[in-house]
Formats: sequence, C-alpha cells, structure tokens
Amino acid sequence: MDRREFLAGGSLALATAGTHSFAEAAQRPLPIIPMTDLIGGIEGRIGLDIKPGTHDFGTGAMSQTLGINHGYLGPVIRAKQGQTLPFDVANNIGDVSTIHWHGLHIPGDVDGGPHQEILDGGVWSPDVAIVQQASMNWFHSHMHGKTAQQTYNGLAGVLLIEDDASLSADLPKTYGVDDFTLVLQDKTFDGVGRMSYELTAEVFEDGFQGDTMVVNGAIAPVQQTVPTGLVRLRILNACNARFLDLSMQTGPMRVIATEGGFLASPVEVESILMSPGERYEVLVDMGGADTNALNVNLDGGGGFFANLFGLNQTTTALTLVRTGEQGFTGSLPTKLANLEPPRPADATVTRSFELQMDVGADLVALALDWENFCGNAGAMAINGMPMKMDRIDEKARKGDTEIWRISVDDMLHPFHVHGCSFRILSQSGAEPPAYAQGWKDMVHVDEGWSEVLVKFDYEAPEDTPYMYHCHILEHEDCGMMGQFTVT
Ligand SMILES: [Cu+2]
Repeated sequence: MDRREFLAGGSLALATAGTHSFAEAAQRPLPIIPMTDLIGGIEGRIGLDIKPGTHDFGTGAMSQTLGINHGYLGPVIRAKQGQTLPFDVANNIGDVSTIHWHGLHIPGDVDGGPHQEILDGGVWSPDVAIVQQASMNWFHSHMHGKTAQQTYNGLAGVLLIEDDASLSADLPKTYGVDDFTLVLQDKTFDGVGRMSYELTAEVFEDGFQGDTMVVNGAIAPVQQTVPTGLVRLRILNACNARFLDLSMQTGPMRVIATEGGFLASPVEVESILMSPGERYEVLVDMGGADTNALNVNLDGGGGFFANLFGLNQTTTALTLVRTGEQGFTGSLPTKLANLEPPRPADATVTRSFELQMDVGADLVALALDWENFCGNAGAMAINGMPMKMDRIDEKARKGDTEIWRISVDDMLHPFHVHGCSFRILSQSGAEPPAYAQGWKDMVHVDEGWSEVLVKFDYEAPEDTPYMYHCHILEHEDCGMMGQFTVT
C-alpha cells in the first residue's frame, strides 16, 4: 500500500463515518451568493473588506469564519472585458493576508500573490484591468504559509467576466433563476456543528479532506427550484485538496466552458473530474424529469483502495426541482466560440517541473526558514527546492510561447500557473478529456508527464513575480511552489 492509497482509504473512512450526521436534515435552500454587478458601470472604488465573521452552515451552530464583505466567502463579482476594476481590499482579520485573482491575465504587481501582503489594518488598492474573454475566475487568500487555513476559513469569492459575445450568446443568463454559481467545498464539523480544521502530518501529506460537502456555504444537499429548459451551472471546486467527480442523477452534463472561456461547442459527458481550483460551466436539461440532482463523488482522486473497501461515496450536492414555468427557451447551442487547436510547434522554450513530496531531511529546516508551513510533515518541493520568497526559479520572456512539462513523485496533484491561460497538450501522459481541451489555468498531474502550452503576455518583475504551484493548498503552504518572472 503506498501513501496515496493508504491516505485515500483513511480519508474515505472519515467520510463514511461523518457525512450523515448533519446532511440528513430536510434539504436546505441553495444560498444564492450576493452579486456585485459592475457591468452597468463602476462608481468610485470597489471595497472588499476582509474580516472575521460567524456563519451557520446549517448545523444550527455558529462557526468562526472569515469573509469578504460577508460573514463567510465573498461576493460574486461580475465585470466585463475592457473594464478596469479599482479595488480597495481592506484587511481586518487580525493577521496578514493577500487576495490573489486566480485566472486573471494581469501583470505581477496586481496579481495578489504572496508578495502583495496586506497587513492587518491595511488596504491594498490595485487597479485590475480586465483584458481577457468571458470566463469564470475566482479570488482567494495567497498568504504564503497561511493560504490553506485562510481560504478554508472563508477568504474566497467568484469573479465572472463577461464579454460582448457572452452577453449576446443564446444561453441561460439570469442569475439565480437559470444561471447559478456554485462554490463547492468540503468541511469537517465538530460535535456541536462548528467548522473545524485540524492539521496533522497526514493532512499535510494528502491535503485537507473534509467529510461534509458544502455548497455556497450550506451543507449539502441543497435544493433549488428552476424553470423548464436549460439551466446553467458555473461550478468552482474551492476545496483545499479534494478532487470531485461530478455527475447528474439523470442524463448527461454539457460542458460549455473551462477556466479560461468557452469551448468550441458543448461537450456531452457523464462526469467531470474536477481538481481544487478548477472551474467548469455546464448546461443541464430540465425539460424532462421533475427533479434532477448534481451528485459529487467525494473521492475523485481515490482509486484502488477506495474501490476495494467500497468507500467510494457519492453524495448529492444540489437537487434541482422543476417548477413547470418556462425559463430559457433556446436549445443547446451547436457552436460556442472559435477555439483553434493548440500549436506546440510555436513553442521556443521548454521547461520541466517535478512536484516532490519526499524531499531530503536536510531541506526540511531550510524550508521552515523560508516561511513554508508543514507542521511535522517535513517539506515539499518543486525541482528539489521548497518555495523561497526571495529566489526566482524561472525567467520567461514576454510574448514567448513555452511548453511546461510537469511530473510528480507521488500522488495526483493539481498544478496552477499565475497570470495566464494555457492549453493542455497531455495530462498524466494521455490526451486530456475533450471537456478539458479549452483554455485552462489548472492541469492534473499524476504518473506520466502533463504538458501545457503557454504564452505570457504581461510583465512580472523580480519584486512581484508570478507563482506556479500545486493547488492542494496544504502542499502549496508546505513549499510545493515556485516563482517566475516575465520581462
Ligand atoms: Cu500537491
């Protein structure tokens, strides 16, 4: 039994034991996250207040949380390509933090990575120019060594970008009616129902695995009434470490968009394997049955031992109940966007990265010195080096097309690159599934190379470099991260 298999079995045993206690109550309504809609215009600066809060996930007990303008999580911000968003991010959590704009094509000095610390009581005021096409992005804490805990506690929100094409597209787009934003997370709760987060060496190794699914801050399953017709789900896996295998109870999902924009045409699938940090938009047909449900297998990354012990747990995240009213009257689109195949022949640079769990003991003390946080778990690394804030690992040239090849020494990891979208050429040694062949900023890495084709169009100088890292947040905090400049 290797570590991957042992931990998958262990975490699932927890899921089996714990999932029922709070989830068997009558279904709660799906919380519709309040939207900050900027498309009609922006007056003054956009305030984002990072602050402590309290939140009832549905257990009846108030949990101590963090939030952005809210008690838990942040708003759904909606903006349009061409706008510049003047944010004032005020930090009052009693600790240093940052807010990273995950997925945005923006220069390093407004990226919100670990170099843009916002001290407690401080305000960070980046003007974020939205240049990219319609896409689902998000923002979350990226405070090095504290990203996992702060994001788990609630420092995360959604940033939807629209453009002329998406606004005029014949797709469901009435927020909270036929167009839903879903933030999926896994949590653990203590005996009285307060959110908890404990870090043991095992948790560092495998990443935090909660036993309870939460959708938009409410314990699953949650329920939502929808009109007849196509319904659009914009889904973010905001788990710290869990891969989620998503499927519908009845019928297929049609995937219409990946992290960086629309696919060429809808891709019909039975399931999607979603890593932490990934976003997918899907259409679900509510023209037939009176109810349907979005199901989540909590062990998308599980494998052999999970199957052996019968521990593959499928739970309902969201039940859709059809009201009978007619909603979106269009049909499934045949074409969504122009999406050229990637052209690896354009690449002039190739870089290789190995994500490493097992670094030598001599590196562990150094890793702690370098502000990595691993508990007693040792350290993690990329290419033999844990993250170090004042070391630049790679230097890219603006405008160059590059191939990045990523491998791992153990278990499945989600790899993320800042400041860009890329295309996946291969994933764990195989062709990526059709639904993952659009613009991405996350790629799964298991045995075999994952290769992405990437071009950097914005600058990230030495004092505000971009990051590349594993998006299992405990691994990232533990040193599985590196820095690169674009000049
Ligand atoms: Cu990892």
